[in-house]
Amino acid sequence: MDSEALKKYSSLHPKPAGLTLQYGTAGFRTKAEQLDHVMFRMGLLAVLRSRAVASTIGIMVTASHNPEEDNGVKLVDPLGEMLHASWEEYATQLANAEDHELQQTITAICQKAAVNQHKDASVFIGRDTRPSSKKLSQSVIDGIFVLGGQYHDYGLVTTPQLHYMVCCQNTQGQYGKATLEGYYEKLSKAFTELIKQSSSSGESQKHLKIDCANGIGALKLSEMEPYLPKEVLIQLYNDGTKEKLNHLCGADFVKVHQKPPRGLDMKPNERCCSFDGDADRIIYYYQDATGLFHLIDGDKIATLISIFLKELLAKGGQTLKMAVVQTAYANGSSTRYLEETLKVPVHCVKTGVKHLHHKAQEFDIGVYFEANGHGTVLFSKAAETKIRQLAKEEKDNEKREAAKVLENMIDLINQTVGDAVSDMLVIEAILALKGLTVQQWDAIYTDLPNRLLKIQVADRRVIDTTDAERQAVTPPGLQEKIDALVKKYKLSRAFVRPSGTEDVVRIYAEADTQENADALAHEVSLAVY
Ligand code: NG1
Ligand code: ZN
Repeated sequence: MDSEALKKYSSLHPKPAGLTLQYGTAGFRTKAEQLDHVMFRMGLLAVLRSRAVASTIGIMVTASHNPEEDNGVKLVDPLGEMLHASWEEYATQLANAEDHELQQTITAICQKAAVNQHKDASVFIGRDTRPSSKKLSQSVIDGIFVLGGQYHDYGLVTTPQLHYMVCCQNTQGQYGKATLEGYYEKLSKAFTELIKQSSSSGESQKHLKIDCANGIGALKLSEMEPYLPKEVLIQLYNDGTKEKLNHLCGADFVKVHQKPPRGLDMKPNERCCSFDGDADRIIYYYQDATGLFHLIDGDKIATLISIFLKELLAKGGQTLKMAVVQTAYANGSSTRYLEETLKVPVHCVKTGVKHLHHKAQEFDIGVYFEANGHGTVLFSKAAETKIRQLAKEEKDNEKREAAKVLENMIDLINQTVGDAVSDMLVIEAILALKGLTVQQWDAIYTDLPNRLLKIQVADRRVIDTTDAERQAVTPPGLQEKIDALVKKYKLSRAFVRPSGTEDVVRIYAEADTQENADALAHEVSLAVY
């Protein structure tokens, strides 16, 4: 390590005095003006991580659904997964080291993580459309450069596109080509194959309105459109040319407020969806003839995909083990439908995509979705090999056809991380193949009324939880109070947990009516204060 160069470059990216940040569930995320030194240092860390695992590492500059003024950064591990938990701690240490401690912090990390400083390093960089992202990604590049790493800057990409590139690169092209064309070609080819087998549906069924949250999704969908077959007619709204990113629109806004985004003119019974700011989440919805808004969230997406995959497995006579992974925020009706009607095992894990992803890896087919619309499907290597083999060699026509559909699903799904573009195509293909309208999809089960609140407390860390965050262990007495409140209502459930991305405590409640869900959430919030 050239310590003079490090000193010189780090002085260009000084750490504001007294600022400490933490690498949380979504990496670092805060006001963009506080992040320059963090970006430089994450460039350094990406080089160290790349050397430690002898693979290409990804680094994405984005703050997803946060306001435009914010920004953030997260690292992507070799197979496109989130950064390994053991390195989150190093990320926090490096971000918070004072300028004069930087070199010794790097040396300490190299020792602890057995990093050979002489090895090659390779980093892929991506960024979202925030005004601050370009400059911040330049600071990342300074960090990579000063430690002698190689990099490829993909510029403007969705978060899942960057995850995909990293995975392609480290699997020597087995997962696909590490280019945007490679991504578009792989997905559109699988989609075209799938859609071919659908009986032609009415003109109105072809249309999908997409709220792009004024973010990167609009840009990337426009690039992809020429690759897509005519069977899906997408209309883009909130493309970022007029309004601010995530402002009164996007998947998070729609899910939290349970109302349509601004800037999308929705007619009764039209199928609509919203991406979030970096296009890794998707939420569907429609308005019925009476003007009532219907939200189709991540739980309903997981259910639709599970129904479809289960039918295919049955048709193909396959005994692959499938499971659904959810968090405590999943609507109780979805869990009940999956377990009792569909007879698919459901597992509940802690909030945060990495927890869902890890659990889903335990099965032949693991479907995971957060209620907020972040999710994907994982196929084990063995399952994938078997499906591809059957698609080629199976003698029985029906079984072979089922395997072929599954094979195309594998290619259409971005298995590295939740991907709004890929998930949208998966959903559109399933609806077309099953001949389902958005209303029929919505009617598979009825959501229990629910309410999500957030409150600010002096120190949110006084709340500690267990049982996939469904039970509070501290402060003493809190869980007993919640239990007593829950008992007052029918079909009720409530829990509290400290947020991993904001300085708030989140409260979730479900009950038989909206009034009761609201009342329960409110009463639980009073118990937290
Ligand atoms: P926190 O702030 O820890 O609740 C939120 C979302 C998560 C996940 C992360 C990362 C809710 C209730 N929580 O986490 O599901 O998406 O952000 O973006 O939606
Ligand atoms: Zn996002």
